[in-house]
Amino acid sequence: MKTNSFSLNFSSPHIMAVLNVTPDSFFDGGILCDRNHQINISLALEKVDSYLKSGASIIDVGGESTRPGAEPVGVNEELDRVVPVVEAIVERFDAFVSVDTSSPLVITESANVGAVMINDVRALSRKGAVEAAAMANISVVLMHMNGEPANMQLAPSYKDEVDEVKSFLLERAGICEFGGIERKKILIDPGFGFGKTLEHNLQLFRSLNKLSELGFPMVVGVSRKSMIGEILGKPLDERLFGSVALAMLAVQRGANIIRVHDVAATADVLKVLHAVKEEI
Ligand code: PT1
Repeated sequence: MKTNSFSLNFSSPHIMAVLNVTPDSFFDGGILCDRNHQINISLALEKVDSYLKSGASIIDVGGESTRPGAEPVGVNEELDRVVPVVEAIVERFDAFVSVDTSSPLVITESANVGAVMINDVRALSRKGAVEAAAMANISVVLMHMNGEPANMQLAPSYKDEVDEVKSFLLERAGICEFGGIERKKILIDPGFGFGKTLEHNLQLFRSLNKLSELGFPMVVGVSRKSMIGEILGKPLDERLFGSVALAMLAVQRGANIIRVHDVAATADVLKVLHAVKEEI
């Protein structure tokens, strides 16, 4: 019997490893799912094995790309991509599996096969999503996004991005609690690159402490994103050092979970940071 229970000790940071089962992932181009939509389960399991050996605590399975410009996929397609992979991981490994989805049906079906967390870039705003997560008694990551992936980078604008992200996350957390999701099962994420210019992203990054003061565990995803590309003037495959630098800075500003593609490199950096950190 699967209990869907998720517990991590947040006295040190954790790594959430990205496992894309999409044909159009922004980072790996979709090696786990080919253009004929065949999912390569054994390749996915090999990747999970290496992520866990490198120090990941959570495997984040995603069947719909949410990078800037991405188009949504149908729910059946998403189910076909995600559920078999989650099931195979849970059967074979003792790992926490999270599912990157906004769809109530995918939430329910993923929980049924053993996922312990829903990572939603739309903060459970789709009709029925809060109810599905509450029924499944599953942990949820509520992320801030301005717009939809297809159009969010066209002209992002805020009066005060830090205030707006903070009040949005508080409001969504309140709605989730009211809808029956236990407070201790709620995590938050400012959503770097989701309807934000470089300046918005940097301002939010400088204020991560303020978001962590809301009292929810905080997830941060910056791995290989264009904010690093803009700072460095470098393409996707040359953003590793920038990514680990931001991972370290995020943890220093209160992040509890770092969502990354490069698990081994991030784990080393966080271990070194932890060793140097003065005990309080
Ligand atoms: C994230 C995140 C996510 N990011 C959470 N889930 C993506 N909780 C998917 C770019 O600017 O940060 N937190 N799920 C990936 N999305 C993007 C966004 C990828 C922006 C790339 C960019 O390059």
